[in-house]
Amino acid sequence: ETPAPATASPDAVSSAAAADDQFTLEQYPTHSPAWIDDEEHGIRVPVTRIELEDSNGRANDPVDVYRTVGPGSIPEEGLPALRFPWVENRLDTETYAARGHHIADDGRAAVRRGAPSQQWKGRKPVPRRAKAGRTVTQMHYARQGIITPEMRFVALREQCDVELVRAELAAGRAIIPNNINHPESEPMIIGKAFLVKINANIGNSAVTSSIAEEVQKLRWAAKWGADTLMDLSTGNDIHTTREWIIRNSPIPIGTVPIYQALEKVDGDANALTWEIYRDTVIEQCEQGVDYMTVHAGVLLRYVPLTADRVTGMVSRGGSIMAGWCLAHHEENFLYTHFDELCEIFARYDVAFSLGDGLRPGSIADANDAAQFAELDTLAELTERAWAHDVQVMVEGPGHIPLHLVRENVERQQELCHGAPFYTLGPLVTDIAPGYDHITSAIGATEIARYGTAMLCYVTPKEHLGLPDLDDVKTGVITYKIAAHAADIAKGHPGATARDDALSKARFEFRWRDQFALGLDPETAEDFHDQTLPAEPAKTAHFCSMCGPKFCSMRISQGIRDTYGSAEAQTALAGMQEKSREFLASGGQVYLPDPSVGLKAD
Ligand code: IRN
Ligand code: FE2
Repeated sequence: ETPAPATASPDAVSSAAAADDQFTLEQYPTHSPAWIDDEEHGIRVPVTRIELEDSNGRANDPVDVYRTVGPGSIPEEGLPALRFPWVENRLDTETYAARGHHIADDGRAAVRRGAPSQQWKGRKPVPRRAKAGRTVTQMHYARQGIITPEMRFVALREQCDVELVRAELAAGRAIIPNNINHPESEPMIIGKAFLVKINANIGNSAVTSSIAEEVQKLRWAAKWGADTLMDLSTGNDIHTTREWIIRNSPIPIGTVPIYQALEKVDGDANALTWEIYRDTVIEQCEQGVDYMTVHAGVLLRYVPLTADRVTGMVSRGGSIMAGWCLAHHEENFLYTHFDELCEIFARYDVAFSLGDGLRPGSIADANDAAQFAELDTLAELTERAWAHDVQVMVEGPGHIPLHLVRENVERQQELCHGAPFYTLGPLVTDIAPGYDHITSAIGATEIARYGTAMLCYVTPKEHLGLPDLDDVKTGVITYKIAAHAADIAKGHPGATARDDALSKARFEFRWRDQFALGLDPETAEDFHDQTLPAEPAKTAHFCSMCGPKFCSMRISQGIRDTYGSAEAQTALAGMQEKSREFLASGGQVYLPDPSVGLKAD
């Protein structure tokens, strides 16, 4: 029930889809990186530029689209620390010797030694934190009226006014998850006034996987458009694996620290303590985790509310905390120590993702007393975090039938005063195992349309097994569709530019442009080539669906060419006459014509 992270099994990594693209950043040959420059402030925001062919001798402007893949890196060396000077120039942070980390003579924190191929060669900064008494969150700066480089970066990326960014951050209606110890990240914003974002989950299992493979999974998700990535790793090398992922990640990284805390007590949930949890959180803050799922809303008195459910408790973190509460008969320590957690997060600018430990795991359990009781508590915790200037988003369900979806986001927005909602789907039916990327994308589109800011993807393997790289890609593309459909429905400025460019290419039979403008160019090209493999077919003015004689787009283009002139009126009269004849004769268009094959010649 917990969204399964992608496996690190050797099979998965060597899957056909991944092999070709192991270190290819671009999705298609006509894609390349370009930059939006703010020269005054020295800020460059990467975009993906899609170059287009001419139509009838006239040039088509390239289309620039939001780029998540970053500049690319050698796994052992990591990415350049883009934000390092921004953080340093604020003069409100200090370096320090981290607890439990060995600091080598050269001032670098040593990464645990693995096999020679897994040795870290790149920059590993000593961790930073806020100076005593200082708060270094973007919410804090925004509330002081300060415009940070991170806010400028985000405004260029979203093509909006920087004041909108500042105001939404100050009000808590948006967050920029960017730990000061993850300077490699390219700032992005999560909030309903901005583009809808998507998250992908990855994580190694007990099976040993090379660190390069983990970095590859990160890059793979980001290449197809994941805006953030959650590392749900469990197992032995959890710290080192996460280190490599963060050092190579241009997108924010989220975790669920209770998973690692549980590893530290060998899986015995009853042995968990606030101190073990706190030290785990600090360790992850020092590494640069940008946001953390914290199941602090699972209160002792709510646990019995799940007793009559069809599917009980389906959240991994939620059930760990519920088990702990029952075993000790004490209140959830994440709730009782919440203010201390806020103080820690404020020193690194880590954002809360308030976990929905009581989310429904079936449509039968949707919108029930347990789910909504927890939401009330998440609303209370949102305000407590805001009192510390700590950024917050709130996690949501789960499984919800379509007609009950909207109520979820509207209720959350009202109770939590507009704090960004971050939902897992929701799945709108339970009858399609194997297709839950689709059952969930339907709910995700609906919930995003009414204000959910980020969607946690679901892959086709949900409920069944661990997703491989192909499933990750399918999950990401499916969620890009949901997020984009919501952006269009919300009337987000410029949201349809790519649709319009693609439709024009389609109408003009610019096949390669049609592939290039799509979310998954390689699949589109592959499907086209399966029926029309010859190279000339890519410029042919018909496709295999209707064949050369019956292509509606070709026919309507012909009409435009012929009748788009001054003679149009006369021609129209003639056409109306023909129309009457045609209808009188029975009105059949699709007469079988054996001479029309599917060949390109
Ligand atoms: C997102 C919204 N609701 C839950 N999620 C994701 O579920 C969350 O971000 C994290 O990736 C995962 C946590 O699962 P459990 O521990 O709640 O099952
Ligand atoms: Fe589920």
